[in-house]
Parts: sequence; C-alpha cells; structure tokens
Amino acid sequence: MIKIYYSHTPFWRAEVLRVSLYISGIPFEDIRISREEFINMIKTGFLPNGKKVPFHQLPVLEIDDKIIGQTGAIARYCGKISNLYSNDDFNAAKIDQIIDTATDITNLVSPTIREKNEQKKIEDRKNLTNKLLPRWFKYLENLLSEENSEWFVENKMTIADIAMWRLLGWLNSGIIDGIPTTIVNDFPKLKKVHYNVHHHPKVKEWMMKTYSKEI
Ligand SMILES: N[C@@H](CCC(=O)N[C@@H](CS)C(=O)NCC(=O)O)C(=O)O
Repeated sequence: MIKIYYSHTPFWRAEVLRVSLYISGIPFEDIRISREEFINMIKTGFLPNGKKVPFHQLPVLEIDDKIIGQTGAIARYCGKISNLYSNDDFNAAKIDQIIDTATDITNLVSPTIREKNEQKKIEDRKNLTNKLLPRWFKYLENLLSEENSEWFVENKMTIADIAMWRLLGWLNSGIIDGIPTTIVNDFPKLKKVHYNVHHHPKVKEWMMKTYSKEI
C-alpha cells in the first residue's frame, strides 16, 4: 500500500500526488500530519510512526515500508503509475520543467510567508504581484502558446497540469495577503489549464470527498 504524508492542506506539493493516484483509482493511505507532528519531524527527521524522512521535509511517499522524499521525484513516480506522465523521454522532460517551475515559483513566495518584518513582507508581496509572478506566468503562457493546446504536454492532462492547478489555486485564492485574486487574470491559457483540471469529474469528486467543497 502506498502512503502519502503531508499536512492537512490542498497544497500542490501533496495534491499532485494525491489527485493523480485518486484519478487513476490507485489505492493509497492519505496520512495528514498535524502541526506538532510536522514540527517534530523537521527537528528529528522522523514521522510519528518512526519512519525516517530523508530531508526532514514533506511530502514523503512510503511504499513497501520504504520512504522517498522530494516533490518532483514523488510526483513523477505517482504520474508514472497513474498514467499521467509520459512514456516519451522528451515529453517527460517537458512535464518535469513544469514541475520544476512550480517549485521555483513556490520558492519565490514561501520566504514572504516566513518574513517577520511586516514592512518588508508588504514590499515583497508587491514585488511578487507586480513583477515576479507575472514574469513567470508569462513564461508558462508562452509554453502553452507554443504547445497550441489547453494542456502543457501531449494535449492531455498530466501531473504538470495538476501541479499548476493547485499552485495557481493557492496563488489566486486571496489567502496570501497582498496577492490579489486576479493575479492570473491576464494569462488566459494558464487560467484555462486551471479550469480544465478543476472541472475534471474525478478532481471535483476528490475535492468534495476530501474537503467538502471545491477548493
Ligand atoms: N525540496 C522539497 C521541499 C519541500 C518543502 O519545502 N516542504 C515544506 C512543507 S511545504 C517543509 O517540509 N518544510 C520544512 C523545512 O524545510 O524545514 C520538495 O521539493 O519536496
């Protein structure tokens, strides 16, 4: 049995794993780690069940008693077994570049969440809203134009679209002070990817089942 360990949030790092397995009907244990367990894991490198976490970070995936870390690696694994990756090496790399971009964008935003200086936080959020996020969204929009598709790769839904769906859903949710809910509005192709995944029947089913609402 596959087990996925992460906090009880629909953040893209975990949701790309959970949703791809769910869509494909692959059973897995969706283990939600409490705040205290998370803090303890960062400090000790161990999960509540005593399993060792390689980089003291979540998500991790457990299979046959073995643990693997790093979102990209786990996403590819889940994508492969869910048939939401690519068998073609070049197209697989195209999927990887989107997952790596989701990581890069996350790494731009996350430090502003940890920022203690309120004035600096406001400035950083302005910079994200006016400069950094639109720049990255434009790069992604360009890729979709080149692809001439409503999906990032192979004209079908892959883990690249699922990761971006939840990353964009986080960024435009209004939950991050200073980043407006309109942040993706100028990028219609990117919005369409979000729309497509969001309206996939199995994704809707997952959201209702797991969060009792569409997130
Ligand atoms: N490189 C890791 C980063 C994962 C990561 O930053 N996870 C956060 C939770 S969203 C975490 O565990 N942070 C604790 C820490 O870095 O100390 C990955 O791609 O999975």
